[in-house]
Amino acid sequence: MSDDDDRHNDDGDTSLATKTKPKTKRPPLYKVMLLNDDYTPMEFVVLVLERFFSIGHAQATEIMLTVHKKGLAVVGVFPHEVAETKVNQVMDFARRQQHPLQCTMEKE
Ligand code: TYC
Repeated sequence: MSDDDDRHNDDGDTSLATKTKPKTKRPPLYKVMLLNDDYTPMEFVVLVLERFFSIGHAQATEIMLTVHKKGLAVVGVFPHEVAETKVNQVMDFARRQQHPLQCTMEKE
């Protein structure tokens, strides 16, 4: 048997044990929402959902009608930068066509 002081220690490492949790951190997610208004044409909202959210025509029509009836709907959930890009794309597109459509994001 060895006389050295390391015989109860695996590797002679004198550093303190540090707990390291494996990091599988997901990014915080943001809901992107469309708000109702009285002036934006229904077909324009459907086009927005198809173009910027890759939603098919039938589902885009359903979501548009939900916004129309309930006042708002979540149209997608994305990491911050993606959500911000979608909001900006929708707001730019609506502004260019002079529609008052509003698109917002909120932490999930
Ligand atoms: N309320 C609008 C209308 O009657 C349609 C509309 C739907 C507007 C959804 C905005 O996010 C919206 N023409």
